[in-house]
Amino acid sequence: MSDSEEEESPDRQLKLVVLGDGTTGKTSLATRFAQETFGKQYKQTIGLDFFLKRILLPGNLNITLQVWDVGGQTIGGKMLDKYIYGAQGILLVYDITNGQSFENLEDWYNVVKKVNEESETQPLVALVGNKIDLEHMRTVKADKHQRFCQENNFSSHFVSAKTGDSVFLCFQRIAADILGIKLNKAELEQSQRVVKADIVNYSQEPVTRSVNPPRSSMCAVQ
Ligand SMILES: Nc1nc2c(ncn2[C@@H]2O[C@H](COP(=O)(O)OP(=O)(O)O)[C@@H](O)[C@H]2O)c(=O)[nH]1
Ligand SMILES: [Mg+2]
Repeated sequence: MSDSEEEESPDRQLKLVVLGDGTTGKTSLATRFAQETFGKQYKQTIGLDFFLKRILLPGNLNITLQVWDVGGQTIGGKMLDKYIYGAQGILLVYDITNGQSFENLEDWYNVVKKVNEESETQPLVALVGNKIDLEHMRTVKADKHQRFCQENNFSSHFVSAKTGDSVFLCFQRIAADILGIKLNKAELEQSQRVVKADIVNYSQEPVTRSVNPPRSSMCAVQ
C-alpha cells in the first residue's frame, strides 16, 4: 500500500457514447449536459463531437465523463465501431414523439453487441427517451420503453434536452451504475436542484461555445 492512497486520487474517466437516429436530440443532450445550453437550430452532426465534463459522485469521487456524440447518419459507417469500442456506457437515444426512432434502436444496439462480441466486459446500456417536454405528442408508450429495458437489462431514462429535465440525473445515474455506486434519494434530489438552478442561469442568453476536443479524438469522417 502506498502513502498516496490517502491523498486525492486522479480523476477516473468514463467513456460514454450517445447513439440513435438523427434529430432525436443526441447533440442537444450532450450539449445540455456538458455546457448547460440548448441550441434550437438543428445542425446535422458531421462525424463526431466530443465533450468532457467532471462530476462528483458520493464519496468525494471525481469522475470525468467523456461524452462521444456520434452523428446519426453513420450507422453503416466505417468509423462507428471504433467510436463504440471501449465505451463503458452507451446511451441509446430516441425521440418519444417519433416511433421509428425507437424501433431503429434495435439496429443501433446490434452494432453495440457486435463491437463487444469478443470483449469480456460489456458496457452499461441506457435507454433514453428524449423530448419529454412534448409529452402531448408522445407516440412511444412508456410500457414499450420499459419492456425494451427489461428484455435487455438496460437502465431506463426519460429526459428533455430542451428544458434540461432529468439530464444531469441521467448522466449521473449512468456513471454511478458503471462504478457500482448507489445514489440515495437525497443525492438524486440534490442533482435535480443543481440542474434547475443552472437552467435559470443559462437560458437567458444562448451562447455558442465551441468545444475543443483532444486532438486524438478528432477523427475525420466523410
Ligand atoms: N422539444 C424538444 N426538442 C428537442 C429536444 N432535444 C432536441 N430537440 C430538437 O430536435 C432537433 C434535433 O436535435 P439534435 O440535438 O441536433 O439531434 P441529433 O441529430 O440527434 O444530434 C433540434 O431541432 C433540437 O432543437 C427536446 O428535448 N425537446
Ligand atoms: Mg447531432
